[in-house]
Parts: sequence; C-alpha cells; structure tokens
Amino acid sequence: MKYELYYWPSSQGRGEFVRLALEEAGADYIDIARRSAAGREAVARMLAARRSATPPFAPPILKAGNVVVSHAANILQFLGPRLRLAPKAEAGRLWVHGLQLTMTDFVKEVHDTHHPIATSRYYEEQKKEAKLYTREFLKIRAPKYLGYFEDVLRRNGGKHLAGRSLTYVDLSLFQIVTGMRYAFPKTMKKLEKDIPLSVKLRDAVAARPNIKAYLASPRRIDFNENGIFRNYPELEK
Ligand SMILES: N[C@@H](CCC(=O)N[C@@H](CS)C(=O)NCC(=O)O)C(=O)O
Repeated sequence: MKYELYYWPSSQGRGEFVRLALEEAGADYIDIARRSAAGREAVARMLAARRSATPPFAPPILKAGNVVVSHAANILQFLGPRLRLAPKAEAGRLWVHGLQLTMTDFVKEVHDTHHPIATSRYYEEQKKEAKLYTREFLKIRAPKYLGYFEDVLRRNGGKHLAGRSLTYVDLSLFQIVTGMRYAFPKTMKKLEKDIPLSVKLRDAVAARPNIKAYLASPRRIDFNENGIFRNYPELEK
C-alpha cells in the first residue's frame, strides 16, 4: 500500500504523530506538500474538495487507495493494525486509541499556550494572555497529563504504554516529551525528574533504527515557531 500524507510543509505539527508511525514501520509514503509546489497545491485542493461527500476539515489527512482519513488519532487508529503498531484485540485497540485521544487533548492545550485567545490571530497579539495561560498550564496541566502517561507506563511494566511491544502511542509519547523539551526546557528539567519511565521510553524510541535514521534525515522538520511546540522563552519566565 502506498500512503499519501497531506499536511502543511513547514512544521512537524500534528502531522508528526503520523509521520513517526509511517517511518517506524518503513511504510511506503509520500509527504505530499513537502514534495513540490504542486504538492502544496494538492493539500489546498484536498481541503477545498467540498464537493466530496466526506470533506476533511483540517490536516493531517491520510489517503490510502480510496480511503481518506483525517484527525491524527483517527489516522493512527486506521494505520495501527496495518503497520503492526497496535494491539491485536479490540479492547487493546480501543485502549491505545483512548490514549491517543488524550494526547490530542494535550496537544490542543499546548497549542493554546501560544494561542489562548484566537487561533486566527498572531501570537504577538495575545502575548499577555499567553503568559497567564502558560503559567497555569505548566503548573497544573502539563504535570497532570505527563504524570498520567507515566502512571500508565508504570502500571504496564515500564517499557510500553500498552501491551508488551511497541505501539503508535509509544511513538506519540516520544514526540510529546521531545516537543515539551523544545518548548519549555526549564520546566521540563524539573518535570522530567517525576517521569523517569517516559524519559526512558523517549530515549528508547529515539534509538530505534528506523526512527534514528528518520530523525537524522531531511524528512524530519526541525522544531520551529510555526508548529505546536514553540519556544518562546518569555512564556517560561
Ligand atoms: N483534531 C485534529 C485537529 C486538526 C488541526 O487542528 N489541524 C491544524 C494543523 S495542526 C489545522 O490546520 N487547522 C486548520 C483550522 O483549524 O482551521 C487532529 O488531531 O488532527
């Protein structure tokens, strides 16, 4: 199966959760918008395809033959069994999907640290509110979410979030810890003391051969201030 990923070309964003699964599995995929200007137009066309009976609202979008899937968690639910990155039993699949949806919620809260008032306005127009929001986020919400994933890991033996082998949520936790480090290095230095298993899992994922090769390749976009995880040092002061 040849997969087509439709996502913005200039940031890791929510598309990265999908890229990591495709890369770990060595899947045959095209990152459409990163291929060429024509690819970027193809993403715009996909979004403008309101004549379709099932128009996606926003990227990431995955195309696999006739199937079009949107929402990072929904895409991973689709890809998981196909890429052998999900449990076999239905109960296990629903569990990892639930974990991924919790990550979706977390990602939205991370996004709101730089856009607490309006997604349609620049960060520079909401800096004051962003600072207030981020203070509470780093004090209450980030430790709550990260502590939850740490607890899930501990209850499952410490190596994986679900089952006995790697699933797509382990890859997503790698992205979350790595992204939080980029965005909030000072806070993470402290928080990481309370989430040793998550940090260990992050390192184990980074060392997996396919992920290691991906991270060193030009296919991995650097973190930047277009994405979800943005480094604005003033927010951490
Ligand atoms: N729930 C969706 C959210 C998708 C989303 O917000 N995509 C962003 C890029 S990361 C976007 O382009 N949104 C356009 C918009 O909200 O108008 C997911 O998890 O994939």
